[in-house]
Amino acid sequence: MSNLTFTMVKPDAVADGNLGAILKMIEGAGFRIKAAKLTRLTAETAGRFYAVHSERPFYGDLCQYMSSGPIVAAILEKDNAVADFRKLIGATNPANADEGTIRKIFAKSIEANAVHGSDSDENALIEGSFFFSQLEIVN
Ligand code: FUP
Repeated sequence: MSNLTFTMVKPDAVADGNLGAILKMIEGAGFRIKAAKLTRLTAETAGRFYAVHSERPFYGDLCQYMSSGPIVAAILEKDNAVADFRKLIGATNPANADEGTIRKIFAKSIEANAVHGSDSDENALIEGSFFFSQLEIVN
């Protein structure tokens, strides 16, 4: 999956009407959308997605926030997708994100940080499979 990554446009960004602008930045950076879905997580489903963080102090709040409104989940394709996408979105905390990154422009806080991006090829596969079957990924 080295040329694929997984993203979510998070509830704050969708609610604020920033979905189109964010997708435009993603496409403008050379990513092709291979699968996409507008959906809404329950707190329980968000908890499963973020299970790796279940011992962290912010886990409960994160699950509440991620289920607070619709999100868009998508699989993206580009050479060096995982690293290039992390660069495009910027640091987890928007206060530390570089100028011009998606989180610098759209994120409100470390929690409501506008977008998710997988941090490894392995997690891109796991996270993409959480939302999409092989059949839903367009060739
Ligand atoms: P990232 O890989 O940049 O999405 O960041 P992490 O995997 O470290 O964190 C996952 C999510 O937990 C972040 F998107 C936001 C949230 N988070 C908090 O709410 N508080 C924190 O202190 C750290 C992360």
